[in-house]
Amino acid sequence: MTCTVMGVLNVTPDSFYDGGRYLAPEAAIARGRAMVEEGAGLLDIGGESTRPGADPVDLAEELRRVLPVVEALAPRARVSIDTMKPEVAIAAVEAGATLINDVSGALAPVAAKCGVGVILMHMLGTPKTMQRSPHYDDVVTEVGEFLAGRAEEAHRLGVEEVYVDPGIGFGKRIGDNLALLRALPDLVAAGTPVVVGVSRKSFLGLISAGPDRRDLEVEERFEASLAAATWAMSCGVAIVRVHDVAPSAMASALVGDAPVPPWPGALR
Ligand code: HH2
Repeated sequence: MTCTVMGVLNVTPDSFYDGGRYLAPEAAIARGRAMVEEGAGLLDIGGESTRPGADPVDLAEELRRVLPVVEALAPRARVSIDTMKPEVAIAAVEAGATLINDVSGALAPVAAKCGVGVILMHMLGTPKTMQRSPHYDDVVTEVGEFLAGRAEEAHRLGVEEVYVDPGIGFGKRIGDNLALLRALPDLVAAGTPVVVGVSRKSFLGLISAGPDRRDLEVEERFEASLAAATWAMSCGVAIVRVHDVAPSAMASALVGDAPVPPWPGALR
């Protein structure tokens, strides 16, 4: 199975990497189109940052940010709406989104009502507090059991397209993130298609630098992001959520089992 590359499109002033770049709808729409050209099979549009410590955004503002962008891009690409608010999810589906990306793991009933798919993610607490002192006795088992329960509920409610996501960086210490990434083959084997988002997250900046070097800034985390996304792809995840679409699409073509396209001039 070839992994779908989901392009991140944050229409926010404060997202940890692309915040402020796509606040104007025209800029967001142009970026969405470019990501489709680069190989994104899905565009994940969000209007509220969920980075550690982020303040919640009010409903009217989140709707104002995302709806024009969803409406403009949905005819050209498959769009998911990255939100924790039922009202935003419903309005985005009316505007053309066909997948709800829910970092709170609670919107399966909304997806069932709207007749669309859902990504159910694990998070400890809320973005405001999740990194204060996360603790697990056994992170892989606890996250796995949470996701299995949420997926079962979604199926019971009649949602046909269900994904689970271990929520890398959402209330997790460095070791928790690494343990979850290393356990991806088991999560994939559990049967529900898996989504993973590692793109440019802070733990990559913390582990990538050698002992004598400072932590890597978000702009310096590309190589580690691509390595982690490629690992996830080779574990068989269904979707990787990334900021850097073109190189991720190349990795997906390399790792997946789609037929190799006949490159012009290639030695065959
Ligand atoms: N990570 C972020 C946001 N949404 N959704 C899923 N399913 N999985 C993730 O890992 C995930 C997610 C955080 O990244 P980003 O959107 O780039 O930043 P911000 O929350 O600051 O807008």
